[in-house]
Amino acid sequence: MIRVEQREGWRRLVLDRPAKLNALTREMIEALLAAIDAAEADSACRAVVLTGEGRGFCAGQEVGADFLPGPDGPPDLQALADRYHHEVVRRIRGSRLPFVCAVNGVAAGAGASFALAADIVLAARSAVFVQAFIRIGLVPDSGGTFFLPRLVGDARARALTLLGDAIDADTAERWGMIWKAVDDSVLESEAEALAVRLARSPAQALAGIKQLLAGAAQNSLDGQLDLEARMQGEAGRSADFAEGVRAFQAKRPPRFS
Ligand code: T3D
Repeated sequence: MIRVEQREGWRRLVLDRPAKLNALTREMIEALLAAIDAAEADSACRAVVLTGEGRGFCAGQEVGADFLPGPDGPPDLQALADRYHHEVVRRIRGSRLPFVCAVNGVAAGAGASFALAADIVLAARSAVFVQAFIRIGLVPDSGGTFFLPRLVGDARARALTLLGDAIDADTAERWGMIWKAVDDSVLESEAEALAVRLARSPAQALAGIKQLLAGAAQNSLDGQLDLEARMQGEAGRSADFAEGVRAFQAKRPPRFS
């Protein structure tokens, strides 16, 4: 259900349930969490690509029998979100690793939110993003209401979530929801090129940038300036900084450790 492909310096995590457009089950999310933790724990891993097998990226949570009321009443979606979906988002955003999401097809419901949680989102031109929650009487979760207004603005976030209409990858790029829409045939190679580049970049600085951007969501300007100064202090003590300066002065490419 989750395929982990080890590459030199990075890992490719593939949602692998193509017959159901990679709709998420509890077991699948547990496997995804384990795969993220394993990447995080591997000091040789410096970037992650998240993508899907087949014609979909992820159709959100499995809309199955357990979504209907059973003998004990309706399902406890709060517990489901807390224990599964929201852990994925917390781990992607809290990770030291840069996450590239290669959206290879439809990204719906929690699948769209997982994509938006990534640091850099590439999408195949044929891919669409659907805030599908409203179509079955739910509200967006997995960070959808956090990411969308910040990415596309309030007016577009409201229409997308209230109407549940699909938008294509080119529109998503134009609206600033994702980094880039690319031809389907080059999605994988473009995602790989980004992962290789990130894997060769100064890892401590990449992790620092993620922390700073997370802090910017809550901090005042003063608070953010303090955080930037502290993290710049840490970056300034790193071997990668010394190497970057030496390489610049010697007019050669840097070799980050
Ligand atoms: O507590 C909590 O946090 C709750 C969790 C909530 C998070 C959520 O994600 S809620 C939202 C759940 N997702 C949806 O409601 C989306 C449902 N799917 C769709 O609306 C459509 O499938 C798509 C718009 C994504 C794609 O449409 P299309 O026409 O390209 O494909 P399709 O024919 O509908 O789907 C292909 C197959 O995948 C089909 O199976 P079949 O008939 O060939 O055997 C379809 O039933 C299955 N599938 C697609 N999405 C799901 C799914 N099966 C189970 N669950 C799905 N989410």
